[in-house]
Amino acid sequence: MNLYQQAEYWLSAHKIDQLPEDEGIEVAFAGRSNAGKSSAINVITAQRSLARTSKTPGRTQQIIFFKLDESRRLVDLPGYGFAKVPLAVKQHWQKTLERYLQTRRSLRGLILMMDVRHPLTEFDQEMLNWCKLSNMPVHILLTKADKLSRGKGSAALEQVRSELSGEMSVQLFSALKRVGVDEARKRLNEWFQITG
Ligand SMILES: Nc1nc2c(ncn2[C@@H]2O[C@H](COP(=O)(O)OP(=O)(O)OP(=O)(O)O)[C@@H](O)[C@H]2O)c(=O)[nH]1
Ligand SMILES: [Mg+2]
Repeated sequence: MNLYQQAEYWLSAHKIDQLPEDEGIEVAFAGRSNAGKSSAINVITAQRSLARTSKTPGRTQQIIFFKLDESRRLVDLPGYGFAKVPLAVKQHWQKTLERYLQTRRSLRGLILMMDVRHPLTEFDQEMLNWCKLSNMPVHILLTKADKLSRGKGSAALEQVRSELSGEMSVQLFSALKRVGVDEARKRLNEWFQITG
């Protein structure tokens, strides 16, 4: 069993002061609502329903922590850019997410998910800009790759790759067809300092 398969639900935080101790290493999954964050976590951990997925955007509404071992965690973030959430909720989340990203010392990297059919939305660009400015390593998963032909998938990959800089990387991913799972785990291994 690898480290990811032993992932266990740990806790959910609705507010910044509910976050667990800021120690060890954590990697957070971010991206637009419905991009496939929770599905990616389930496939990477090889657990069918560790993170709750849904056809309804805005499913994940808390910062959810999954423990890999005593010092390592995966974090499922609420999706950004979901229009149907009431403004007050949106503002609460924006502020909480910002605080989390800006202050979390144990945050080693971000897995940023974008639907391969429409990557680099305004929100994604903002996120990438912020990562660049704050030297936060990012690995992008272009999700739902099963929805595009091979040629169109490669084209999207090249397009996104050409916009990256520094400690940023990108790959194609499909939770449905289990495409790119090992590649994603490899990047996580680097951040979690796992060798072998
Ligand atoms: N075809 C296809 N559908 C996918 C894939 N990944 C996720 N989906 C579907 O996309 C929808 C959203 O997936 P989630 O994993 O819940 O997305 P999320 O980013 O966690 O969404 P929020 O929690 O609402 O922000 C679900 O209906 C999934 O079944 C994929 O690789 N291929
Ligand atoms: Mg989710």
